[in-house]
Amino acid sequence: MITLIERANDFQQRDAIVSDEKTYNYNSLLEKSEQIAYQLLAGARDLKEARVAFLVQPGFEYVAIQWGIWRAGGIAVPLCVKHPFPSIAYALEDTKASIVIFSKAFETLLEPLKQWKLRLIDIDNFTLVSGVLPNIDSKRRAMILYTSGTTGKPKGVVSTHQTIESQITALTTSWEWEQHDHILNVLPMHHVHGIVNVLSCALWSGACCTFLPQFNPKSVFEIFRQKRVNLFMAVPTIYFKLISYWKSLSSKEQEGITTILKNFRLMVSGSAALPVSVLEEWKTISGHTLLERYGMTEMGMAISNSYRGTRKPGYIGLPLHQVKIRIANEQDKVVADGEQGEIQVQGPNVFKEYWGKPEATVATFSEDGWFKTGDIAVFEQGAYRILGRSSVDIIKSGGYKISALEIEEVLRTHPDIKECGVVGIPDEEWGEIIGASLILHQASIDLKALKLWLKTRMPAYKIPRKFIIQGDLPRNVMGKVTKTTLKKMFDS
Ligand code: MLC
Ligand code: AMP
Repeated sequence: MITLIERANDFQQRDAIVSDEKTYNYNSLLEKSEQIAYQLLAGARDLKEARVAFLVQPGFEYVAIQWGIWRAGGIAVPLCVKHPFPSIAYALEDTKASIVIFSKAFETLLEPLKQWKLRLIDIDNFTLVSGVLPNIDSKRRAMILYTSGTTGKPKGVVSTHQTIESQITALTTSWEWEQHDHILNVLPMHHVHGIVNVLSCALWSGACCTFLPQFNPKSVFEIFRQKRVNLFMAVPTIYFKLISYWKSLSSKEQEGITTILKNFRLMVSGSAALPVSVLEEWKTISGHTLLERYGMTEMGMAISNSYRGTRKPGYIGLPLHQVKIRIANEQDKVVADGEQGEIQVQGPNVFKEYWGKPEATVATFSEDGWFKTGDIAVFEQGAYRILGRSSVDIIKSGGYKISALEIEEVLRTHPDIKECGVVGIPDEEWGEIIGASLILHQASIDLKALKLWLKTRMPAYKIPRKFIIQGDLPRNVMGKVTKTTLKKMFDS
């Protein structure tokens, strides 16, 4: 049984989704997702965990498709609306998706798929069919989300219905979600932050979720001015951009926004470290001390500041309900409080496997079964504090996790580039921006042309912003580029 969907029967006439200036209640979500499920089944009894990828703008259709796939027994693979075709093709090949659902806006992008052996479904060309839906065991696989790692290409993180349910309930109980809540969702819908924390927690609670398909500060404040939304969750970069925009307003407009924000029930930040400066400025503007929490695609949210108690700036708080945390050394042995080590996690929130990568799955768990996050933290003064990551090859920019190695791999395929090194450079707005040091076959390179070339191969957030051309690539005795030295070269 998929409890998230079953619960919708209790809220049938309540508003569930606002998108494209229309409001949809839970009943329309149940009806539309049922139709989609029949359409996907096409007479079969059960999709039996077939991978169904979908590429539609965030909104009512997105949710109906996600639920439709689940109700038909499939595994949902949400694709990123900003990815160029090679990134989409990678997810389809890796998951071996047999069905792709898309909306008109993506028809041209997906044109090459007409040559592939898969079923393409245009969401706007649905015919009504009926049938019988399968019973879904909650232990079955539900979703695959792609995340970058320290090795090669992104990996597909598999969650079951049970995993997702536990990730949802940890948050709905801790943050006291209720049916009169209304949240604004500005986040991309191929990551846990937007999917689980915002959308699924709202729907679990009988609350309402308004979608803004493309973030921009002006539209966010326009929606806030309508005074229907009382919850907001975002990455630090979004708060940074909202603060900059607020500062550009007249004092009368600023006061208006401030009055509205003070009536919000909850505002959360996560997916990257929240700079204390952003926390403080946002507090002045909104009256809210942002609730910072810590999570990961592989486990949903694991550690959170308190909803009712004190929120400590610079700290991520304590483990959520049913989540076990330990800080361990390189031998996976627990360290004393006050000592730094890796955050390791156990609990029903932890993912099942990396899709098709059993060795990578084994490698990410300790021998005694703890999920190794790669994040370094310390437990002090009664709370956890993140210090950094164990790998310099993982970059967080705008809340997106990016692999330096993946970008290097692409750069090396450029005909003018002989060798390269990619690092994250600290940045107030983005958390980190990407820096690339290039050794060329010739004296110079047209960076504008290089960026355009990269744009056809990767999304904008992965494109390097700073370059060192023909600089020294510092190497260790083994000949490997030393990233810490390279980082310093960008700093100077
Ligand atoms: C975009 N731009 C960047 C950039 N991304 N510049 C530097 N660094 C980056 N990372 C540039 C573009 O090239 C463009 O420039 C301009 O910014 C606008 O591009 P855009 O694509 O329209 O950006 P925008 O929509 O404004 O994106 C900003 C953002 C987005 C913050 C809204 O990055 C975002 O949605 N981040 C959230 C990611 C997320 O949800 N992560 C959660 C993962 S789950 P130009 O010059 O071309 O105009 C997870 C677990 C957990 O982490 O704990 O939650
Ligand atoms: P992702 O793989 O995209 O799910 O990103 C997960 C990573 O985001 C974690 O491993 C952390 O490095 C980072 N992260 C999430 N929340 C926080 C936070 N509050 N502070 C610092 N880093 C965070």
